Amino acid sequence: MIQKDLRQAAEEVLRRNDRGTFTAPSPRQYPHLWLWDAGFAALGWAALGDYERAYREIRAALRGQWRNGMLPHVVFYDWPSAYFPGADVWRSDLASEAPAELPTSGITQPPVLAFVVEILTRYDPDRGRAAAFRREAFPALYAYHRWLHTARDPEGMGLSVLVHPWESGMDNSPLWDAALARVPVGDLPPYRRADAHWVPEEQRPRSADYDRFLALILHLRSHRYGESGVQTSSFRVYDILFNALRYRSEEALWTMAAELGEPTGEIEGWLARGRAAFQAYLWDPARGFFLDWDAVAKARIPVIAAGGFLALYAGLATPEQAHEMVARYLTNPEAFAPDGGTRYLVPTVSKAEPGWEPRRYWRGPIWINLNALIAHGLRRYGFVDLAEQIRADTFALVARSGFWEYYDPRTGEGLGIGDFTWSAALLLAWDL
Ligand code: 9WN
Repeated sequence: MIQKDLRQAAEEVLRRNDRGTFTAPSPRQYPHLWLWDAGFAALGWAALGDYERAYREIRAALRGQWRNGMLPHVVFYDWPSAYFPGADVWRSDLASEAPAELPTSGITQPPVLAFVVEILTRYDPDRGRAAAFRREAFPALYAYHRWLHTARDPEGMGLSVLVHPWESGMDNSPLWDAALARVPVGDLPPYRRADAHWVPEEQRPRSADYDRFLALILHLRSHRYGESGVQTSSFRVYDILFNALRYRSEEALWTMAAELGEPTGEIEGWLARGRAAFQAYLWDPARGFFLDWDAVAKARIPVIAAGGFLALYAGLATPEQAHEMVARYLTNPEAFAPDGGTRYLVPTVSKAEPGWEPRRYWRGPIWINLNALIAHGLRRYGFVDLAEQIRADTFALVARSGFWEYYDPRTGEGLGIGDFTWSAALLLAWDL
């Protein structure tokens, strides 16, 4: 159970960031709708008992859907703003598939919405309203997953390929260092980042990363965000976190399809192929960990990152694999466990990685969404004490510092932007 004062503080963050149609991840730093943030925010609203508001959040995300099924990672409600790259850079109007009236980005983000909708509608005490919302949201969610299996599986891997680090949600993770280094930057137009205005530069991605983030957008944009841009992208990776969340969402989609009397066969095929692909391509027996796959280099990415534990959240690890990952990495002070230097679980990247930086964004700090999902996965595999340890650490971080975007695993200091929506929402929804 969450303490009363923490609950109240979390509720205040959500209410302050509420823009009516959508909840801004942070009204200053991220003033639009982000896809996976919207899913986490909806869970927070539901934990407060406001299911209507939770459904409104999902509707706002789905309104950005493209005609080919893609759910964009940003829907530019409340545009214009100082955010970079804004709608003027993305230019979704160049794509015939994009919504005509609502500017969006041209890439996606981790597919959490289907499992979020399944959870919301499982707990909603108004059963009629829950059933109606499932019926309403199902076709859009289904179309999105079909897009993930067609446009985004050009090699028939059974996994969805990412063509921009932002699609992983873990923008500057060391996972992408080698793949990003190959991205040609060419002649970039001059641009001005807005992110380092509110947050110290040393806590944000480097400018060399931003050059590549922008170059990748310009490549995809020059193909009008069509499939030729995906196939010719110099950055193509298959990521554990993204594909594990996709799998978990497809289990939820299956449950909803069965209940709604919709066909389940295609979803069963997706699940079988996804499960097989995790074992065939992503499990690294020598390292005893799930690793991402670099489709350009045609090799696993030899970086141990916390996203690998999401295979547990989706139930995609065998019990033996789960034990090995926990023993060799999660409870190992040289990797993720506290060692006197770090004091909290779970740093986003193993401390043994040369790319580990405890204060820089996705290169080492603790993020509450990953902690929540990892703790869930651990419970699923029977690691109840470890899951409880992560819960206790997460609540301690918030009690110490407040609802920050991420935290220094050594001191618990809050980093990035404050009053961050999903940090508040997932504290409220921890047990959902
Ligand atoms: C780019 C909104 C988003 C999160 C991502 C996080 C960050 C954006 C940025 O903020 O990314 O999409 O501008 O840095 O990395 O996970 O969804 O909170």
